[in-house]
Amino acid sequence: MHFIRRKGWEIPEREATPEALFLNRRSLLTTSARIGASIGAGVLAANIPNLAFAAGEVDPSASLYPAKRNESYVVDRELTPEAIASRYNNFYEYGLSKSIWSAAEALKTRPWTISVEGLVEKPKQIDIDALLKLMPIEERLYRHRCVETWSMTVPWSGFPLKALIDWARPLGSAKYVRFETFYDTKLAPSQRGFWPWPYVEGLTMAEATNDLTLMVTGAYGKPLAKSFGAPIRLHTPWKYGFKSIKSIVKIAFVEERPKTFWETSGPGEYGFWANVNPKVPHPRWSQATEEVLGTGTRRDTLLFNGYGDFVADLYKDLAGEKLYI
Ligand SMILES: Nc1nc2c(c(=O)[nH]1)N[C@H]1C(S)=C(S)[C@@H](COP(=O)(O)O)O[C@H]1N2
Ligand SMILES: [Mo]
Repeated sequence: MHFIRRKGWEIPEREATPEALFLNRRSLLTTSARIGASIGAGVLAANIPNLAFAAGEVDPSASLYPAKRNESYVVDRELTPEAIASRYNNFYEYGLSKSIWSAAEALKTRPWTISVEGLVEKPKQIDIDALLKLMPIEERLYRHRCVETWSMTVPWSGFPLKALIDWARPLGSAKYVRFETFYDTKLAPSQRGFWPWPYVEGLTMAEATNDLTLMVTGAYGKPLAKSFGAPIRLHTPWKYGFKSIKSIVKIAFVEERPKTFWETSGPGEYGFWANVNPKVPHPRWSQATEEVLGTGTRRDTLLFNGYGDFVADLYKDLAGEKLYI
């Protein structure tokens, strides 16, 4: 598959944003200044209703949030206001612009079954709410760096992928975990288009069992908004954002390295590892700095997005690999 057209998220956001969108975003930024003040006061959840369920309907997982914060994960900057983070998304299943949050409301997140399969003692299918009951839910503040050079800081809730792996009981022969997003052109009409659907991502077993690797089921003290990839998505904060696959329906333990959505789409531009490194430019733009969403400022990007203490060891014997693209 080749890039016939240039796609929104492959180019730096300021270059890519049509003027209308840009204006829309500026008005959003104004609103968010007020929300920022209440975040400062420790109120995270109050401002935005969770649109995932219609009026009168209650998300069955609502009582799990806000979850107790795990204080081991600290950040060096303000949280991104929810009004910005939840309305400035990459979710190609709902279109190529950043303004997909209302289109994503078409996603139906219950019932939702996750299939755990491949090299496991016994394949299992589990309902999302049953899984949530088994897993230790906590809140973590993480930074997120998109390959397009914008970044945000979000209070995610969820559980370590390691906990799910312990429950899944993979065989010793499993070398990678392969994740797959839902595929349903009725729920996501954009999946009729050009791209190699469904969205697929992968991690080595060592990456998957790293302490940082989080299965995300909530954000801002509530169940995950659809625009964030409800009801369950991955977050690997030391990697570019595209590794953090949304709305997962399948988790498979495999021997071969999974071929990902973005490797298939742009083999010269996106690889399997995709670890953040400011010194290794994308073939079409620098990765040295990032626009911190909601602040109007740029900062220097850090190696492994600042998470080297957790993950640098994973890569020390892989010198021949393209680790940073
Ligand atoms: N299924 C799916 N997962 C996805 C994407 C996508 O288009 N589809 N976009 C990725 C990219 S490029 C980024 S930056 C993050 C965006 O997450 P956010 O919308 O919560 O900021 O989701 C990632 N996961
Ligand atoms: Mo991204």
